[in-house]
Amino acid sequence: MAFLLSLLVLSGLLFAEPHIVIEEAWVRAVPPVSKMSAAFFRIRNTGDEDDYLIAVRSPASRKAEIHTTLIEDGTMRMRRLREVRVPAGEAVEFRPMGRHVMLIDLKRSLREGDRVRLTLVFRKSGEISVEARVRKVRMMH
Ligand SMILES: [Cu+2]
Repeated sequence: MAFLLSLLVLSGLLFAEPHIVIEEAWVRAVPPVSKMSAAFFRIRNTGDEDDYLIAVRSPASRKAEIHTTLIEDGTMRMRRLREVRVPAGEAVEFRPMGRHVMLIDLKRSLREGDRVRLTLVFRKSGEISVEARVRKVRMMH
C-alpha cells in the first residue's frame, strides 16, 4: 500500500508540474532622488499544471510588492496582489499600466543600461532569478 501511494505521488510529480520561464524582464529607470521604481516581465508556464507568483525580491530595493493598476473614477490606482496565477500552457504579462512589481525603498540608483537581479518566488516552482535591464520610459506604472 505504501509502495502504491509513493508511486502515485511520484507519477504526480513526473506528469503534472508547472514549468516557468521568465522573459523580457526590465526595470524602469528613475532619477537618483526617486525611492521607487517598477519591474516588468512575462511569465510563461510551459508545464501542465498552474503555478502562482507569490513574492518577488531584489537586491535593488528593501521591499518589492506585486501590484495591479486600475482606473477608479477616472483616476489610476494601484492595488497590491497577494498572488498571481500563471495557468498551465499560458503566459502572464507584467507591463506598464497593468500588473507590475513595485520596487519600494530603492537602495541604489537605476540608470538606463544597468542590470537588476529579480528573484520571483512561485508556490510550486520555488525561486527563479533573472537579470532585468534598466530602461527609460515616460509612463509611471
Ligand atoms: Cu505599483
